[in-house]
Amino acid sequence: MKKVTSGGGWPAIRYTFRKARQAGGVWKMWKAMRSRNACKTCALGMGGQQGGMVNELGRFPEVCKKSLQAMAADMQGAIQPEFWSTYSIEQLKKFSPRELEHCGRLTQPVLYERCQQYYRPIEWSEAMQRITDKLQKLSANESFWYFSGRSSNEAGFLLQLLARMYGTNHVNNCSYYCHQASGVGLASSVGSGTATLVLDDVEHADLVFLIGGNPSSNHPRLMSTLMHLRRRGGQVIVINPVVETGLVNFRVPSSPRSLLFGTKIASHYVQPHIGGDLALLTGIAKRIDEMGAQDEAFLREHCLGYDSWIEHIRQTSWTEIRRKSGVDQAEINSISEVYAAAKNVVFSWTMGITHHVHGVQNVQAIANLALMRGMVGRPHAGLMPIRGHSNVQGIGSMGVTPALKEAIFQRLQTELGVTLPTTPGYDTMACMEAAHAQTLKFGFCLGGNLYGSNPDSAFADEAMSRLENLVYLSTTLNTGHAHGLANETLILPVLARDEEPQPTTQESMFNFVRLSDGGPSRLPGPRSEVEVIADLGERLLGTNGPIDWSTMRDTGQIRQAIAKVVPGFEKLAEIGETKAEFQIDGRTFHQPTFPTETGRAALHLHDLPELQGDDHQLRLMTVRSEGQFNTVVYEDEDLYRGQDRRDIILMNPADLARFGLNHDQRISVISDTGRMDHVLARGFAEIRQGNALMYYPEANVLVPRGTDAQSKTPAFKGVVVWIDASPAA
Ligand SMILES: Nc1nc2c(c(=O)[nH]1)N[C@H]1C(S)=C(S)[C@@H](COP(=O)(O)OP(=O)(O)OC[C@H]3O[C@@H](n4cnc5c(=O)[nH]c(N)nc54)[C@H](O)[C@@H]3O)O[C@H]1N2
Ligand SMILES: Nc1nc2c(c(=O)[nH]1)N[C@H]1C(S)=C(S)[C@@H](COP(=O)(O)OP(=O)(O)OC[C@H]3O[C@@H](n4cnc5c(=O)[nH]c(N)nc54)[C@H](O)[C@@H]3O)O[C@H]1N2
Ligand SMILES: [Mo]
Repeated sequence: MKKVTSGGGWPAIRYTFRKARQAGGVWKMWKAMRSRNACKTCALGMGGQQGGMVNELGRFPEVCKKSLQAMAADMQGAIQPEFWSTYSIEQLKKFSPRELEHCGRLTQPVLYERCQQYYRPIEWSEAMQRITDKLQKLSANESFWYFSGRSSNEAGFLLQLLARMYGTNHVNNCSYYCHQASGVGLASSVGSGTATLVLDDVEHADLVFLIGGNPSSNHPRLMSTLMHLRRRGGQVIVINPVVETGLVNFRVPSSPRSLLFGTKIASHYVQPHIGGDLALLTGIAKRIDEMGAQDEAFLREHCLGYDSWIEHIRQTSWTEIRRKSGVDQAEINSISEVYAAAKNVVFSWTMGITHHVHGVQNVQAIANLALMRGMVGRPHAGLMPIRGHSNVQGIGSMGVTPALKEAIFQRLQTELGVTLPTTPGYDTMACMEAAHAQTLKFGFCLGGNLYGSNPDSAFADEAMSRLENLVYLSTTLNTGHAHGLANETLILPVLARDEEPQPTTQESMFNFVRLSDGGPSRLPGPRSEVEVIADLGERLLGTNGPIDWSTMRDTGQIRQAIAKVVPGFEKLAEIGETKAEFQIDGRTFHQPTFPTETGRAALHLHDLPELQGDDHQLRLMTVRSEGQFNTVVYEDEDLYRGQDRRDIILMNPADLARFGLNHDQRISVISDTGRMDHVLARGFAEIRQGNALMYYPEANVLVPRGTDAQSKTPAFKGVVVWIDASPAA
C-alpha cells in the first residue's frame, strides 16, 4: 500500500463522501452531523447547542473522519431476526472486529444460555425480569458494574446510584485502561485530576509538547489548533518512538491553504525508546537546571519539595538518563533550549505515557517539568491530558469510580437520603481477577467491550465465562458478545446519543459541559440507556425508597439530583431550560493556587526504570490504527502508517535484519503471556530500533496483566516480545 506523505487532506475528504453515501446520502449525513448533539468520538469535544461540527471557541467546520465513521455506524440498518438463528456463537467467534461492527444495529434484546449454541431474541419484559430475579438472589458484592465512556452523564450517574443502592462499590469505568494514570498523577501533583486549562489557552501557547500520542489519527481536530499555533510562529515538540506521518505534516481539510500545501506540525521530533519518557523528562529537567532556566521564585512559593527534588535530579547521572531514554545529549540539550526560551507552554500527552507500569510517574514527571518553569496556574499554559472517549471524563465526574469523592459520598446521603455501601470497590482489573476467582458472579456493562479491551485475552475470556450472568447495553456487536460469554448473557439494544428522546449532557476534556438534544430514533427497538436503568431500578429498588425510580426515566430529574450531589455541576439543574452550556468551576487554573491542602503543587521524585527487554527481544506497543475506534474496527487499512492489513508486527528494518527476517515473512510473536501465530513481520523505518508496533485489540493476547501499582492501568505499551521464525511457526 502506498504511504501517504501527510495526514488529513483529500483522502479524508473523499472518505467523507464515501461514508455519507453509505449512510444514505450526503444530505442525510450532513443533517446528522449538524444536529445539536455532542460529538460521539473523542473527548476534545464539539457540537452541543452550537450545533454539530462547532468547537469550544465557536469555530466551524470542525469535523474529522472519526466522527463520520461513528455516525455512519449508528446509521446502519438493523440486524435481522434470522441473523441470530443463522450464526452460532462458534461462528460469531470467527467474525473479525470489523465484521461484527458491520452486522448492523442491535434492535432486539437477545439471550444466550450456556446449553444453547445461539443467541435468541426475547421480549424486553422478560429480559428485565431475568436481570431483576438474578440480582435479588445474589449478594450485592457478587456483582460488578463496568461503564465505557460514550454514555451520558445522566445514564452514568443513574447506574452508579443503582449499583450503590443495591449495595456494592464494584463500580468502575474504562478509564482504568486509559487515562487513570493521568487522573492519579495530576491529583498527586496539582490536586485536581483533569486538564488545568481550556482550549483558548492552547490557542495562545507558543510551545506544545505532544508526548506519547497520535492525535492526527485519534484526535484529528487538535490538528487545526496545532496548525494555528505553527502559523503564529509557535513550536511543537513531539516525543514518540514512532515518527507518525500526520504529526510531521497534516492537511487540515477546513483550511484551503493547509489542504493544498500541508502544514508542518512537529518543529522537533524526538524518538525515545518505548518506556524511555521518564528518563527523557528527567533529562530535560536536569538540563533546565544546568542552564539555570527554572523559575525559582515560582517553585519556592507555589510548590512543595523543590529542594529535595532538584537535589535528586542533580544526583541522577547523564549516563543513566541517556541510556534509559535512548536519547542523546545533543537532542536533550536542544529541546531543553526550546523549552527554556518559550513563554507559554502546554504539555499534552496520551496513551504512550499512561499505558506503562510507571504511568503515574510519567505523568508526575510531566507536571514537574511544567511546574519547573511556572507553566501551571496561569493563562495560556498548563497540563493537558488528551482524553479518549467523548464522555469518559463526565462518567468519572458522575461518581463512576470504586471510591466516591468525599463530597459526593456525603451529599448522596444528606441530599438524596440514600444509604451507601462502605466495603471497598474493585477497579477494572480487580474485577477481572475476581471473576476468574469466581467471587464475582454478575457483570453489568454500560457500553464498551470489556473483553476486547483487556490485556491477556485468554485470561479475560476465561474470567468472563466463569460469570453466571453478563448484561450488555450496546448499540452494535463487538468481540465481547462472542467471547467470554457467561452462563447467561444478555445484550440489550440501546439508542445512540443523537437518538435519545430526551436531552442528555456530556463533559469534554476541557471540563466543558455540553447539552445534547437527542433526536428521532432511527430504528424501532432500541431503548434509551436511562430508561433501561430506571426500569431496572424500579423493579429492583421500587418507588418507595429515598429514590422514586419511576421518576428517573426523566433526564431532567436526574440532572436535578446530579446538581445537588456533584460539586461543580450546580448549573446542570437549569441546563434543560436555559440551554446554557458551562465550564465546570474549580478545574481550570489560571492562578497558581492549587486545590491541595497547602494550596501548593507537589514535586515528585522518581527512580528511572530500566528499558525493558534484552538483545533477543523487542519492546512492543499495542496501538490504534487510523481505521478503528478502540475495539471497533472500521477498516483494515492504516492509512497514515501505509499499512493494508492488521495481522502484522512493524519493526525497524535493522531489527528485521537482526532477526534474519524478510519483509512480510510469516512468524510467531511470543510474550510471557501468550503467542500470536501467522503474523507478518514488516520493516517500518519510522519506528525506533529495538521497538515494535502491533494493533490492539488483536495483539491483546500478548499483553501481560500486570498493572501500574498506583493507577491499576495495564502496560499496553510495555510488552516484551520475541520472534519465532521457524517454518512450523
Ligand atoms: N480514530 C480513533 N480515535 C480515537 C480512538 C481510536 O481508537 N481511534 N480511541 C480514543 C481513546 S479511548 C483514546 S484513549 C485515545 C488514544 O489516543 P492515542 O494515545 O494517540 O492512541 P494509541 O494508538 O494508543 O497511541 C499511542 C501513541 O503513543 C506512542 N507510544 C507508544 N509507546 C510510547 C512510549 O513509551 N512513549 C511515547 N512517548 N510514546 C509512545 C505510539 O507511537 C502512538 O503514536 O484516542 C481516542 N480517539
Ligand atoms: N492492547 C491495548 N488494549 C487497550 C488499549 C490499547 O491501546 N492497547 N486501549 C485501552 C483504552 S484507552 C480504552 S478506553 C479501552 C476501551 O474500552 P471500551 O470503552 O470498553 O471499548 P470500546 O471498544 O470503545 O467499546 C465499543 C462498544 O461500545 C458500544 N457503544 C458504542 N456507542 C455506544 C453508546 O452510545 N451506548 C452504549 N451503551 N454502547 C455504545 C458498541 O457496542 C461498541 O462495540 O481499551 C483499552 N485496551
Ligand atoms: Mo481510552
